[in-house]
Amino acid sequence: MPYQLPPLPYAYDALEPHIDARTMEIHHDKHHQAYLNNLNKALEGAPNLFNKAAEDLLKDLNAIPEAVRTAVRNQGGGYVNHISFWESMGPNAGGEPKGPLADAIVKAFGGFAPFKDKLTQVSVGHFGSGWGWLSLDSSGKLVVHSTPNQDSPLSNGFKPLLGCDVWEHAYYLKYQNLRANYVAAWWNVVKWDVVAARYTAALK
Ligand code: MN3
Repeated sequence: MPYQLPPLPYAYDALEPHIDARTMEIHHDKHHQAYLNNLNKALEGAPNLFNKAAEDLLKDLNAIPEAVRTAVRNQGGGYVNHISFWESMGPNAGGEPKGPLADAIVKAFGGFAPFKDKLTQVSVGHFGSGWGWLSLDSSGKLVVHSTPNQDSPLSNGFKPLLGCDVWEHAYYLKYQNLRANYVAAWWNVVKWDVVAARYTAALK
């Protein structure tokens, strides 16, 4: 079975005024759909890979046949990264996490504010297309980092908890060249309950 595009879990305009409806519509229905279509098309040449979750393909790119490895990395990464992205945002969100994730952020970064500054700096400062991330590294430590293009933290042995898409397609209609304004607005739509649940799951 080819992979499927999950519907956006809220209306296109649900993240207004922080992320505009037109951007959300194009981003999900055109960009995300294209990653999926390209992934499915590429895997026609290696259909046994459809038996695995797309996340599992990204965890061990060296195990992917060379003929489709770049497609899995780029298109599969785009497919998986965006599913995670939509789920980690929502209306009436923002603020700060609670519980074990909040405690872990204090321990790793000295507080929520320094963490927020660091992820903002990494996301705004990333050169070119890519993502800023909060991930759990292989030793179980929280880390802030970026990946180029559609590379997934899964391919570095990390477990991604929260990603900020800094491709221009994520913000250009509303924010043009002002990536920093988009990232500042994005914090208002982060669903911390979702991120906290990922953290709990990632520790197991
Ligand atoms: Mn995107």
